[in-house]
Amino acid sequence: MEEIDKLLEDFKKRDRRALSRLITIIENNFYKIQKKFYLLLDGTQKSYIIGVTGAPGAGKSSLINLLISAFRKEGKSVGVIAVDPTSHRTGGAFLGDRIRMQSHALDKDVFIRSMGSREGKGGLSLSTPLAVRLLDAYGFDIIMVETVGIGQEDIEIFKLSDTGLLVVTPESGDDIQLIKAGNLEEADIIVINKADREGADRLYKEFKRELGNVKNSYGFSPIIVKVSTVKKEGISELIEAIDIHKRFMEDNRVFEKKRRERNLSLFYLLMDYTIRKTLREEGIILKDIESGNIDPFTGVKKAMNVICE
Ligand SMILES: Nc1nc2c(ncn2[C@@H]2O[C@H](COP(=O)(O)OP(=O)(O)O)[C@@H](O)[C@H]2O)c(=O)[nH]1
Ligand SMILES: [Mg+2]
Repeated sequence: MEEIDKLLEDFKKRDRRALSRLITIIENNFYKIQKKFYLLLDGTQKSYIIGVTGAPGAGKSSLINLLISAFRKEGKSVGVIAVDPTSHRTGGAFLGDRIRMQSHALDKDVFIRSMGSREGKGGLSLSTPLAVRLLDAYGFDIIMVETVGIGQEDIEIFKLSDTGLLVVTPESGDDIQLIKAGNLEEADIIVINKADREGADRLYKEFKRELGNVKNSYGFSPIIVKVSTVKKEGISELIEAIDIHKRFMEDNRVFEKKRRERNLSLFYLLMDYTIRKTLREEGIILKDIESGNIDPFTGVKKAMNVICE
């Protein structure tokens, strides 16, 4: 217990090792700090959260690398979390992320961290929003979250972000189909990366045509931006687009709405986590249901008693 207290103290002093260590605990055994986690947060959320999703290889990490540089020029500090739902920690994607963002490794106002999503269900697990809260409490001006988007799961990251970026490339022909299927209309900005490649202009026009009249759930029309990270082109346009979206949210009171929804969503994730953990520790109810000793409905009643004890 003392070790945890020391960790919390160090975190409050903005010790990077403590930050890093706390993220590892969030990833592996959050229950160890669950009861004290709120002590780390000061109640307000100040960071601006940018979600970046898209297919593997779309150029998300390369893009984030350039965005970090752009934000640093504005004097802003940046925290990055790269979530990989598939590979293990030793996997290639993590290595790729790290190499792509290496140029910022020595900057003390930049923090980059890869996280596995243990649940492996694709959607974002509890650990991602927790890590975001932690980076916020640490005091980063900007937080970027990279996730691998495969269709529907993208929506999760858009809910977690203030501004959600969907990165597509001329090579992936199915992106328009996904948009048509209605999965991705919640993206705030569509980044057409690899604009140096053939077909980027055609894709840009196609997206303009498909999304020209589309408004998302709070009335915003996604902005479409062409970028080439290898040529370092389009980044200032992207920053400008993020600014336009931010202003729209401020003018239409979307900001508060998003934050309230995020609190509710984190509450549900925490409840789910806590219930499962408590029942696993108790043991008997789960065993009784499995063996047919009690039916699931009776199980709920018994579980509520245990949880509310
Ligand atoms: N031609 C071209 N290649 C790019 C561009 N951006 C990224 N790439 C390449 O695409 C590959 C995947 O990039 P990465 O940033 O790791 O993609 P991620 O998996 O989405 O994070 C790398 O080989 C990059 O060099 C671009 O604008 N143009
Ligand atoms: Mg990546």
